[in-house]
Amino acid sequence: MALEKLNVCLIGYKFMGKAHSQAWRTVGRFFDPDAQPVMKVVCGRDAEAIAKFAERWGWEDASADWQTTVRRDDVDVVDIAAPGSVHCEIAIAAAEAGKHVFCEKPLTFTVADSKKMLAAVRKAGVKHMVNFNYRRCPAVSLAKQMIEAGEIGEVRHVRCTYLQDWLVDPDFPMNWRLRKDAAGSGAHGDLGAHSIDLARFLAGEIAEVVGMTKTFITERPAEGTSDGLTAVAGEGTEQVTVDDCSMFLAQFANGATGTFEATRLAPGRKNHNRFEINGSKGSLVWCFEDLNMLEFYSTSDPSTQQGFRRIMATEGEHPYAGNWWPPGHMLGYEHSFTHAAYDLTQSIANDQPCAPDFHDGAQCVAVLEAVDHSQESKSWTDVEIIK
Ligand code: SOE
Repeated sequence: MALEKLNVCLIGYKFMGKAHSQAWRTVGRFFDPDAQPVMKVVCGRDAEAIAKFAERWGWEDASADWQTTVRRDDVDVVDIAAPGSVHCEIAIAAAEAGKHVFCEKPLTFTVADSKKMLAAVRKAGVKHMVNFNYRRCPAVSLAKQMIEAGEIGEVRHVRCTYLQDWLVDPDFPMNWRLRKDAAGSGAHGDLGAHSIDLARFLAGEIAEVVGMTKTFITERPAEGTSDGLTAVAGEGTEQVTVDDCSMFLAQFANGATGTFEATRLAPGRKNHNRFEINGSKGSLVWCFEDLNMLEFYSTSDPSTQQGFRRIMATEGEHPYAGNWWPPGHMLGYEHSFTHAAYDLTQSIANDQPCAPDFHDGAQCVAVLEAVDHSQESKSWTDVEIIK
């Protein structure tokens, strides 16, 4: 029997919880999914705060007990928008309860845990997807289509930078993103994971890496309160246990070369998630800070007219764009989450595979881990191929 409704259980209600709530609220209005998402229940540790969040965002119910909630009969999909340290436990519990699982990035912190998550969703036969949301910015989806159509020929260079500046001030207080036990790593896993996913999406598997991570600011004021990327200091100081930046070189399985840089200490760069891909016949460039634009250079253009053209990916024929506003009425960050909610709903409703799935998430973790190993061994390191 066709699925008419998709009952969603969201876990997490901070920055990502809001982004996911927005997506579930919007998707059935701007898109026509084959099952209608229902905002069934949202979970968080603080019972009072989660009840308020549920009311504000339109969730039918709120719970401070995710263990029981993910097993509820009226839940179809568990959406994990909580810090990375809890992804593994929640995803496995949800899969064992027969629920489809949507999970924030990075999938988890180690290849070993990623494999456990992958085994659990495969055993349960449920759908699984990782929210690498930037794949779903229309200009990035367009870049994928153009590469597949051979517009830039054989890919030779992949140049990824993901730069932010919200930790430049040494007085910016501690929060969970600066603690290894909660976040796994710093810029490396938080930002580098996005770049690795985009590179894999656009250019294929990464085979070998060599790189480094570094922490410049090793102690910060203790945390008082924090929300999203803002925080208020409390008493005393705390040791930072993650990296501020990571850099690595990559060799792709298809012969392409890659450079990757991720940092949260680049003054002026707010969410500068950028790639430049050079192929045998042309180049493609995208940066989130101008997210609707895709730059394209083609060696096939007449020599007198060669140059980068800026394609504004807001035409009805561009991926996802036709579901929103007339051409030129720009899309933003939140739309990429709505696109993910739509694609996930379609995969579940039509029993189709999701992308990126937990295998992609695990392969991304394998690249992150290989960079760590390369730093320890000071040498090129093979990336484990996850089966
Ligand atoms: C903070 O660095 C952050 O919110 C990341 O956690 C997100 O994944 C990225 O999309 C924006 O920046």
